[in-house]
Amino acid sequence: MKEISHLSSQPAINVAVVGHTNAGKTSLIRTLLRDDQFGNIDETAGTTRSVEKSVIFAGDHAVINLFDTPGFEDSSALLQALEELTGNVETRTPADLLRSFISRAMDYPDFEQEIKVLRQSLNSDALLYMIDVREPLLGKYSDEVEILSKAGKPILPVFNFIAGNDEALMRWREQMARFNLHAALEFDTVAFDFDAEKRLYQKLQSVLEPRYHTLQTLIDYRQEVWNKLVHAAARRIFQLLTQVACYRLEVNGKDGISDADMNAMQNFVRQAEQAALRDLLTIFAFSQKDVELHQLAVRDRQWELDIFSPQALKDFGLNAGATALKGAAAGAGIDLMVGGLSLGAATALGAALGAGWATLRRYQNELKAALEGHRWLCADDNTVSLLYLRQQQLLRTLTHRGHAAQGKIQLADNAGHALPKNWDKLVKTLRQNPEWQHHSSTSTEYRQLQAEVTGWLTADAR
Ligand SMILES: Nc1nc2c(ncn2[C@@H]2O[C@H](COP(=O)(O)OP(=O)(O)O)[C@@H](O)[C@H]2O)c(=O)[nH]1
Ligand SMILES: [Mg+2]
Repeated sequence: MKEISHLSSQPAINVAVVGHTNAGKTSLIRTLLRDDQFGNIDETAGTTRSVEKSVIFAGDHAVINLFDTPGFEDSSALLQALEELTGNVETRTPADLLRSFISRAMDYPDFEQEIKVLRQSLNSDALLYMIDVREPLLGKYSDEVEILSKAGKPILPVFNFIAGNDEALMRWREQMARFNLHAALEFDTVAFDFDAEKRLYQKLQSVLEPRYHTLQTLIDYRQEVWNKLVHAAARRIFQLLTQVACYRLEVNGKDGISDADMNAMQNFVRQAEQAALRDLLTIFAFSQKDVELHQLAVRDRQWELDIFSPQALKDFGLNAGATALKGAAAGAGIDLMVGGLSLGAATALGAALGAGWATLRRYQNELKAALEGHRWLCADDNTVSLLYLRQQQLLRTLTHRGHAAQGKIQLADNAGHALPKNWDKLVKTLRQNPEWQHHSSTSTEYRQLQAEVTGWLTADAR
């Protein structure tokens, strides 16, 4: 990145994440870091007992120090203690009051956790105030805001658990506006995508004007990283499509396919898909927890539904009946385009013999005779289509597009499961180039197809 170097002279921005226990503070930080190892996330109250620092980098430069803090527990009692102290000590500013309170920490053993929060708030440039919008608007929240305001730092309310809670969100927005907190953010682990992340940094820009450029550099950097991730994922999906569409297993005999051959083909497809799934989860640093939150039909990094099950076809609006009618086993296609010699097989054979297509055509009849009885087992069109649709949906989920937190993801929602316009042509071209199965090609045709498919996928994920 050209712009990053100027950051080395700038100190990192200190941002404290504060709020009630279980509001989702640790989750927010984890999401921003894309690190499922950070912190301890738990439903049990008060998991985070001390202040924990983590760093958001742009390249090698630390841009933001994020401080995870323990939850506020009894804010009303704390406010009362602060008010009592006001009468006893002389302070010029509310921040001074907090400092004297902190210096008397020994006298307030009950507020051990809250004092850590106050100390960190005073030492930070801005506060992200996490709110679980499902919580009723109780007095403790206004007390919390009143206490936090005393630190004299910009406060950005962050509304969490917003999916499906529009009304509650509106009430909370009004409530925060009453405290003069108008710039607020919406966060939901499940619906959090790159745009939401960008908005968070932009809101910080608006409350931390002097650090505007530093934050802009971070936004640009994150954008570039994000684009690269999405692109890498799309290319991985193209690789999978190529592997499967180009797959060919020579089978013997004119009639029937042996179970062993069927299994070999199906296992190849399964393993290729599983490998791609694992790579995609890795690219987006998706943990088991994320998989659960998104209700992905994935367990132990494996698809729950077998690619050859009729249900998988149905889920994506594909017709399982067509295969059944032909009496073929699930997913099986036989490569028999030109009387036993398909274009794809011929090309492969031509390559193997070191002959070009023109030579092959000249000896077509001889070849046909020689190849009589040779058949190639491949994955049928339905399977290749299903594979694409499933990866497309996976990529959408991994990039957090349009998924609500509530309810099962609507797999049968066909609107989102349409195959691209040039789909048939793509599959045909892939099948005609069986040599692409094992290694990517440098040919223009291959590059063009790759660009086309990654284009479809990334347009979708952006
Ligand atoms: N569905 C959903 N669950 C969340 C979200 N944010 C946090 N959680 C869950 O809420 C619980 C408490 O979150 P945590 O980050 O530990 O809260 P903290 O105490 O404020 O640090 C955990 O079980 C999280 O998985 C969210 O946006 N959506
Ligand atoms: Mg926590």
